[in-house]
Amino acid sequence: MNNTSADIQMSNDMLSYEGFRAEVLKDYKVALESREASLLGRREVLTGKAKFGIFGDGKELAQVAMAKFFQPGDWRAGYYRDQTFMFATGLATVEQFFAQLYADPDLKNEPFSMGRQMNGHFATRIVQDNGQWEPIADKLNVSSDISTTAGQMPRALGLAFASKAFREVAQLHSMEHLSRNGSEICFCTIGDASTSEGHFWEAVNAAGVLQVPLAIFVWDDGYGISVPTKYQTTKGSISAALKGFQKKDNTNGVDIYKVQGWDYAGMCEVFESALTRMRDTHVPAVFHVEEITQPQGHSTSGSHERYKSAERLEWEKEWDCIKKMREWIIENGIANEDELAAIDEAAKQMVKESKANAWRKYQQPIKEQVQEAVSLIRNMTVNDMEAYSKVQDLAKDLENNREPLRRHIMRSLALATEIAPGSPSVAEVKAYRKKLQQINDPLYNSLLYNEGEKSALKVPVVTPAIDETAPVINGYELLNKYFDQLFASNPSVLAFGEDVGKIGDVNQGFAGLQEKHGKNRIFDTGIRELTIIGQGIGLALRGLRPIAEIQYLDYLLYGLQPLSDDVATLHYRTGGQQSCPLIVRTRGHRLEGIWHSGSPMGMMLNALRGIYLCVPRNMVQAIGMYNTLLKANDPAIMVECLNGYRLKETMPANLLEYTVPLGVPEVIKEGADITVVSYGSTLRIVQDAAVRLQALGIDIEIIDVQTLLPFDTQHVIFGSLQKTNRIIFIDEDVPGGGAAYMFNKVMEEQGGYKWLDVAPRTLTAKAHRPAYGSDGDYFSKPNAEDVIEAIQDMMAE
Ligand SMILES: Cc1ncc(C[n+]2csc(CCOP(=O)(O)OP(=O)(O)O)c2C)c(N)n1
Ligand SMILES: [Mg+2]
Repeated sequence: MNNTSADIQMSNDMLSYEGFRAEVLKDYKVALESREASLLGRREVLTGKAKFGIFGDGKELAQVAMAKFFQPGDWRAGYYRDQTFMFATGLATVEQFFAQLYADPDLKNEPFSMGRQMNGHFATRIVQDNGQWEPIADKLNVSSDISTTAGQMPRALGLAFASKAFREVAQLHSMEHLSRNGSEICFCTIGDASTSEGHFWEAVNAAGVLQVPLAIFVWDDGYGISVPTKYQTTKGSISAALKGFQKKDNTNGVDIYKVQGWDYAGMCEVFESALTRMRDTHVPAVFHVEEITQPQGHSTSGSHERYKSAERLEWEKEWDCIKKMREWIIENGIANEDELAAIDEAAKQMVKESKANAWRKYQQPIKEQVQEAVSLIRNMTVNDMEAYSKVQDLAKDLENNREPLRRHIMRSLALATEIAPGSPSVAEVKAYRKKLQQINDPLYNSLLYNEGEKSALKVPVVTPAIDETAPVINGYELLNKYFDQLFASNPSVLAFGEDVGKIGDVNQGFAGLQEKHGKNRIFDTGIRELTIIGQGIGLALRGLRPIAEIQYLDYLLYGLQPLSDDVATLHYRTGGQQSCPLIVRTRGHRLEGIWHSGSPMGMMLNALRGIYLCVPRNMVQAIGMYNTLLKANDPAIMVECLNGYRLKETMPANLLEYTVPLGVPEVIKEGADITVVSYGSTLRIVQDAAVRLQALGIDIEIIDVQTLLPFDTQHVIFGSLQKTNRIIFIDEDVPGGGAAYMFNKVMEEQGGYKWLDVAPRTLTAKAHRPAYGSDGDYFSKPNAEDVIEAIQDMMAE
């Protein structure tokens, strides 16, 4: 090597220019491919091969620019417009994009949602099949998208917050597979109109207070479907409206930037410097990306000519970001027309091929099933001529269907057996249909919860160790001792919520523990249930074990949306690739009045399938359930009994070890005459009634269901009913709520109706919320006299 230093200098410049040029042309190519995918994607819907389409056209440049600064360990929490970002980061291929458009349920083809989500709803794998976390610090991570506008905001805040936890909690520093000193950014995207949601404002405020590396990109195309910015945003500009949040030298807050969605160079420059700093400073930022277009309108559901003026449509054509990038490339001599035309052509070709491949792979297993079904139907022996020709038509129609779905096959097979029920071939046709049902079921009806090693239902049972010397203490003291030991032994656990830090929660479960275990592990939050849940989601996704507290069950409503839309659907909607082992701790049932004594079980049962619902009768049981949950990956809500904190309990010696299995009721009093099914605080009313009923000669059996989701997986209640032949379900929810759910489970699912001597009953609170005061409680909720009367009636029947 005899190069002079001048030569080397020159070749470095050349190299760096060449590198720059290659990078620009690569971005241009990705943008073009993405645009082409949008154009062809829309056509697939309009011609009927896909059901619905929503595309990222118009947002391409902003996303190739943003993608440049997305690094291993980072997270994205965005919405349905981000296909270009996914292509640019290599996290999605165009073929996979089309596989999702077609709803291909094969995870190998559609690795975002297993065909369960609409197109443009992305995810990356964060949990391995054995339930262990992926080395997410080395991966580019995408939290699974949801369709609800601004629904990504609580989660985005939490993902960014986790970086703060990883940086500030010393015990977490060794977990290098999860984080590298908390320098990971959460890239959050949101549409301009969706910033009208309260979610956006709560998350921005929390980020400003907490100082967490949250980078919010607002794709401002001027519309939320048909409704323009002036009806969405104060002053018609989100960056203007946010001014008061701007961080100053001596304040906390958020950095605010304005860029133009067609200005490739400008965006790259701003994103780079802001994001590089953010890894260090953790100061959140909002990038208001203006002047973005929407060439094909909102979605395949309608056309934007209905609500955009001719002028606006003309402006959108002129300021199309890809057109602008092309002009910029030419002006700056980065490439010439011919070179760009070649890239255009290659992009078109590539997308066309990817689309065709996706369709072929999606259709292949269906076509095989069609073939087999057609041959079975065609070869049916049918004596009746008319039925025979109908069956033949059926086979022909199925064979000629050019876009067959699994359901077409199922329907044809069923119709064949309906048309010719007497055919000797019917059994064979039915058998094949049954086989297909078994093949199809897991494609669509699986993975709501963890099913593998980390299923909460597979945690081994360890009984509490209690001997004569075991101390008897108040329920809240028991919890406090448990949490103390838990925080000493498990560094991944963090607990937070309103009044959880300094005073150790309103019932002293954490009293004194913040001082002992640190302000970063047990801490207060603002009054913002929605983003408390969001913090829990983010921490859980990033491999930690958050206990997010909702002060009273009545306030869960404020945090219900992310639990229902995000947490409950997560494992299902990612085909098991993401888990959110969040524990929501709350307290409920009897206290006082309309907003402090709720027991809205029906609300949770109906909104939260996908989350376990624990309703322990006391803190001994609660601790066993916490232990079970902490060994598994499933999310859960723990409703502690408000009147359980001052109950005297015997303390097990193995506080950290014993487990209470989920879905296994406990018979807490045996009896011969009637089965009484209940849970939580109401059990104490029932126990009081039991003593008085005994004096009246009635011997009731009391069953504590312990968890409502899952519900009595071993049919313990059915066993009791076989013995007593009478059953009543009692709780504090409204009529038709939790008690009706239990009734349905036992009567219909367990087949309990066969064992009844008298009509089964439910006994619930009144249809309104409880009035304030002890009399309000007595007359609004079921009391011991109500229980006694109902049971006496049933015994007299
Ligand atoms: C909670 C909720 N409300 C309404 C909708 C229906 N919806 C879907 S997208 C959309 C407009 C969103 O506009 P914007 O945030 O500007 O994003 P863009 O689609 O323009 O990129 C609406 C109203 C929804 N998905 N979720
Ligand atoms: Mg918009």
